[in-house]
Amino acid sequence: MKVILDAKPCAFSFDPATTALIVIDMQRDFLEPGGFGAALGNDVSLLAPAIAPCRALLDAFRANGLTIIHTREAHRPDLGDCPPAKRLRGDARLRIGDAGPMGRILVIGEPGVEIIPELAPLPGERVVDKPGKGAFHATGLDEMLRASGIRSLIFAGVTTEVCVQTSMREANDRGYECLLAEDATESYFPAFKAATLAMVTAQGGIVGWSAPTRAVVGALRCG
Ligand code: C5J
Repeated sequence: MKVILDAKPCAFSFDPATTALIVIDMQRDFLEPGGFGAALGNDVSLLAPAIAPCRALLDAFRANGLTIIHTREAHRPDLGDCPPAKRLRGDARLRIGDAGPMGRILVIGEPGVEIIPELAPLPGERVVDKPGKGAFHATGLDEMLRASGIRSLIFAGVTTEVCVQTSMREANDRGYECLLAEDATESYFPAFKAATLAMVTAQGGIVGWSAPTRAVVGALRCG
């Protein structure tokens, strides 16, 4: 049964049974001091406001028995899935694969790659490790969603203009109806978050919709 919520640029209609929550990269390496985000010179505290809204979305999807996918930006220990063009980009004090205070940066099996404890996946929730910025690149996510009959995606997580926006654009091109939860996403650059929200919803929702978390949670309560 479809539910409708107030969104930008217009009402968003979705069937919870064919909708998945995609929580992008809420990992220690991005949100905590000593990880990849900090190594790139960012103030990681700027991402913290997204934690409670992400948790509210998880709680609502869990309460309704709906599909939840967590992603992690994560590489194999041999870095065979991390091309030099990615590893050597920027002026990081610690690069992907280097040993930092939370283990090797963005490497599977290390403490820093884990999702923050507040948003830890529950048994049965899929965790997709992605070597790129987009969640659909080299992951099998599209096949997984199609096999489950998913047609609509609610996006949350970090960072808004990098992995969240890239994933939302990939999803839009694959035919999913996408909504970005405005307060459940953050950036190290507040202006980039604002620009992303504006650009995805511009031109009649050229990439998708956006709405506050409370609108999504409210719609699920009514649905
Ligand atoms: C970045 C991400 N910003 N998860 N990754 O490198 O957005």
